[in-house]
Amino acid sequence: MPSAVTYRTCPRSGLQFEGQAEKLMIANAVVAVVFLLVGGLLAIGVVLTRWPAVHWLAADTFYQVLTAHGIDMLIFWIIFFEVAVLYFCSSTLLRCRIATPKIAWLAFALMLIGAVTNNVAVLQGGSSVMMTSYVPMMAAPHFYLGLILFAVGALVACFVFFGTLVIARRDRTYQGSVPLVTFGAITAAIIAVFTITSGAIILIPTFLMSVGIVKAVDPLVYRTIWWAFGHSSQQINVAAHISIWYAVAAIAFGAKPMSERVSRGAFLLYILFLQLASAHHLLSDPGVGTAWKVVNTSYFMYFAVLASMIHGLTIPGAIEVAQRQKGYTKGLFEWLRKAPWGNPVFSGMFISLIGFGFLGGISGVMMGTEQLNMLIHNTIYVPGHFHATVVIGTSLSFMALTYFLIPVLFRREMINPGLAKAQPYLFGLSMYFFVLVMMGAGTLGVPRRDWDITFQGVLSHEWPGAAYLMMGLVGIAGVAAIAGGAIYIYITVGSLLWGKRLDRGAVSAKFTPIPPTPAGVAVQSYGSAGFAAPGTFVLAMVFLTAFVLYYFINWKYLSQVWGLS
Ligand code: HEM
Ligand SMILES: [Cu+2]
Repeated sequence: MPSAVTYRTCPRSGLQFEGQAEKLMIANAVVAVVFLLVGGLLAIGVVLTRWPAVHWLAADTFYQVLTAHGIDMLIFWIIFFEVAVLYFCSSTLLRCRIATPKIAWLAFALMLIGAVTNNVAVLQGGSSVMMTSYVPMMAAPHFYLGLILFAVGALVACFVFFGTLVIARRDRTYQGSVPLVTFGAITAAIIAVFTITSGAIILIPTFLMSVGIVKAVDPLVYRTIWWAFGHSSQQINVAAHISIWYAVAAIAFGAKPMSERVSRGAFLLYILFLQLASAHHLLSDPGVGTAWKVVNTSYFMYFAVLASMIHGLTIPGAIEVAQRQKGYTKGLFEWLRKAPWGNPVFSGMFISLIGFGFLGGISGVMMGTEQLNMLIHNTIYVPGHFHATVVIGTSLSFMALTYFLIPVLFRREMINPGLAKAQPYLFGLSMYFFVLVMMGAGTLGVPRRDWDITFQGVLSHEWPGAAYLMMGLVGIAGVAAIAGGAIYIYITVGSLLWGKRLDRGAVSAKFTPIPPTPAGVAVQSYGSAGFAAPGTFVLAMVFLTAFVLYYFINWKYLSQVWGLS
């Protein structure tokens, strides 16, 4: 006998939440934030050790803390939150009940048990193998077991999401095609199935090796398959946070995409080309040929990049069109100046978009070029690049969405709105600076994952003074960003605990049609707004110029690294 299904309609947004889906979203989002907290505390140790003047932790503790920081942040914080987003994009946006809530809770339990098991393994020592856990370096068996349990749970959650789409279709809870935001989530979930399967293909034999059943796992095969998992999981993140950008554009402006069809096509490009692009992680590997590397990274990768650039153009474009319709038509940029910069839902999303494009995107294409990759391979440039994508891009978007969800999903008045207003600026802009100085230090050759760049007399290497300066700035900017992250956690957890309770809105036993509030309509409907966005066009040209200049500078730099005579 299934328990009674109830739906409530949020009086503030017009969104409709089904009871079980709502509880699942809350549980997944809360656990996500707990892992962000743990990962953030660990970041203190990492940053204060890489800051040369501080050099806080001992070597073994540093690698242990770095391993846990990478995994807690990039796997557990991000994926728990993504599961909440998947349930939101299916059950909430399609206004239907969630499929198989019991199995969804099972998925949640598996993920939680897996995440805790993995953390325990790292905490016990002997599993400081980094997030990438390359063989033949071995961790304790429960390190891999934890990851495998978590992955199975995440896979089950994806199937609950697909099941929910089927229910929406069968019960006809929406008209026409699914909204674009849901479509983006569907691409994320499809990629997730591929990703998790690749993870299983490589982590299961590695687990068996750790308990002595399998004799050896080939390191090159490991790296190739691990990156089929590691890279695609980043494409899940991109699909998820871009869906959130579209959602925020709809929520904050009532904006419609400039062309639904183009945006959907761009999401499809991710599915078609991301696996091939994962070759950019193997550019320095001896096992695969140059021709294969170049075809994958210099041709196929650009289709995935093209997709991101389409989104990066059409989302501000959609906002511009919506703002111009409201009468903000003066000059090229009145629409942008008059945007709600004091609303952290919007400011977080926009700081995320600009930072992801300019810092994460441009540096990613540079690094993904086989020849240029040699400049920065295994330097701290690499974490510089990916903090621009996974922190400024994904994490900051999740934060922006949280500010929307606090009253709507959690039904609490946000505590301290003044602090919330400042949070995206403090966190986002200090992260901009953090990644820039990391990339600067990396360009000078400072290695990543290195406990001590002075090599303590073991090796002699003279760094240019600027390398120490940059690493000091990494420390300062990192501490500022951690403060920004702490404020986010304080506001979210504080609002849940002490925020004024808001009314739950009308409850019914049957799903209700889309109500006529602007946010409810825009985020749940289908249609295009047209292309009249001259300001966005200028922004795109600025981006293109920055892109070309930076690319050219690196080729010039490469030519100077070693002389041909
Ligand atoms: C205030 C926030 C953060 C700060 C200050 C910070 C700082 C750092 C630093 C200094 C490193 C070490 C680089 C090295 O020595 O190679 C690092 C590594 C890493 N961080 Fe963060 N981080 C932050 C947030 C995040 C978030 C939100 C994510 C993911 C969503 C993340 C994912 C990672 C990963 C995957 C690594 C690499 C670990 C490895 O090399 O195996 N970080 N972080
Ligand atoms: Cu990649």
